[in-house]
Amino acid sequence: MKIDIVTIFPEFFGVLDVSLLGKARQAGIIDVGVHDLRDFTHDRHRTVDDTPYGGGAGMVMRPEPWGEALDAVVTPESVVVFPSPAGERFTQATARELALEPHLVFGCGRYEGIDQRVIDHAGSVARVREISLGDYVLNGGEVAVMAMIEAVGRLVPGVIGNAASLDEESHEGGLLEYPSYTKPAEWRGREVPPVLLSGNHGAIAAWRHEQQLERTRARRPDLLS
Ligand code: 6GU
Repeated sequence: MKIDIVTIFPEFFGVLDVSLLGKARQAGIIDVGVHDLRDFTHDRHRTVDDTPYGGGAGMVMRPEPWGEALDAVVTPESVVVFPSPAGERFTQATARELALEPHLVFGCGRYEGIDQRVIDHAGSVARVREISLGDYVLNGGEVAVMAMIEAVGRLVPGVIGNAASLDEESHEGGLLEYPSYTKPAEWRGREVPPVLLSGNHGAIAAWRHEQQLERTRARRPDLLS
């Protein structure tokens, strides 16, 4: 999978060199390009924003540098993702869809957003999705894109050694994950649930499923309806 990121903070994405995704990059499974939006400006001050037409608070990102940056990376096969608190909600299903794509482009907006014509134009040359992580506001798309890349990247075949571990986690079965325990069997007076030491695989599976239902009922009842 190829991933291109356009941002005014390329240094944010140094994190992608470490951990699992760093290994996937080294192995050539995921190829990430980070592009500085300011490299596509032509004025002395490398300006990327201006005041909004119609008035209002904050600044809006100008269309010209965005147009040139997207011209440099987007192809008809790309999916272009604009992180935005006004977007559709990002879920595990979104991650699974994006993991099937050969090329993702992430356009990180700052300030009050990007001139709408940039998103409209991108939609005329490729598939575009405006995506939100949830109902809260971040200062810019960079941290959101990092989260999306981590969620998508780990679903790309070869990134995670044990593919079975992907099936058992929270959200894959529509339920939250069951609690996990390891040695020692007793720690600070707290015991591991005895069923997990029983060797009875049927009983263990039933207990774990019950724990999933109980947790989901208590913490995320919306997932059960
Ligand atoms: Cl994707 N971007 C921003 N700026 N804020 C957010 C978000 C995205 N998702 C939730 N809040």
